[in-house]
Amino acid sequence: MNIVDLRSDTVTHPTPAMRQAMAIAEVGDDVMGEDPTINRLQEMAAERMGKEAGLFVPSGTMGNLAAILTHCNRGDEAIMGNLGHTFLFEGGGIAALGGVQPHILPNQPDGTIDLEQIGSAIRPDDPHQPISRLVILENTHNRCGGVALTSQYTLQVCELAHSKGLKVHLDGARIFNAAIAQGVDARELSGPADSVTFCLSKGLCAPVGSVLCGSKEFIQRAHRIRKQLGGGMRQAGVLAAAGIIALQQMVDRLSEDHRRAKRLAEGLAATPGIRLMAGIPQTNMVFAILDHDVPLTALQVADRLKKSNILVGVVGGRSFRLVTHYWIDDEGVERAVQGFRKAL
Ligand code: TLP
Repeated sequence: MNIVDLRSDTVTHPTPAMRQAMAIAEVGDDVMGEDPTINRLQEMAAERMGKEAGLFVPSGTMGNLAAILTHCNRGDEAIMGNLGHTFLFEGGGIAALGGVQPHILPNQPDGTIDLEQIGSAIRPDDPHQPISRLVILENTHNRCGGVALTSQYTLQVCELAHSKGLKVHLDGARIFNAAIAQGVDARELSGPADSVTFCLSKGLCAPVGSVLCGSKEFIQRAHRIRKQLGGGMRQAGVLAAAGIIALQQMVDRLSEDHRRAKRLAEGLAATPGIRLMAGIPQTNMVFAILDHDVPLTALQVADRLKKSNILVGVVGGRSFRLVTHYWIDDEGVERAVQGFRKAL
């Protein structure tokens, strides 16, 4: 029986069209800027984000790290949400490698950070205090339930940050999910930010890779940081070829993943013993929690599901994250709902 793998959209395999494009990709030495396929992907990515230039990086984590290290000096402060990926799940890289101090503010359930709180967190010019250099937003916001930030909110944060001399980086790992869910062009969401990272290897199905986009001058500096981080990948056009297919063929279909996530959420909401944590999803993530009277932990439930070839993410003692993607069809969704009913 096929495995229904809902742990993440990072588990997606490349599509047949990607494998074909990878096999015939033209390549060159990318550290020397000579890989034609990477150059093409970077141009396409920058255009889709409304930026001057792009930089192909191995992962979303490296894209965010390279961006933050490009914006910030050692001892500078980056303002970010307490549920942000850059704070929770990137191994403390910005502190370990860049000496950048995270300044954490609470994420609201809709993924935003309160504007007044951002305003108050920006420090005055005072030698006792670190320099506030950067604000980081995340769209869609993973831990807040895959919620999409609006272009209005993004613009407001950018105006505030810019008026105080700070830059804004957008962790847009799933920016196309946010754009599709809101029926807007991704440029509207990324445009006001100074830099944006988006991932090719999540819902867009490429096997590897993200692109960091920004001004020409910013990307030139980020190129050196990528080299320092060991992210110069030489003949990686074979990977970028899949990324080009991802941009050409895999963006518009994300609405199917959103439809299936909704169906999955409705199925779980109607299952005794389990509740949704973030309501009916806007995009491709469902967060659910066991009722108090269920005498099982999330790990035990996940183990039972695994025996039926259903894999789910355990994100707390009693909670789960389920992510839909290209390789999850309608039948997979129904099997997951039935699997939970059986397991509980
Ligand atoms: N997120 C992964 C895990 O690390 C949690 C997942 O399964 O969702 N930004 C955001 C918003 C992300 O969700 C992720 C991956 C990244 C950055 C990092 O991307 P990669 O895995 O390519 O380094």
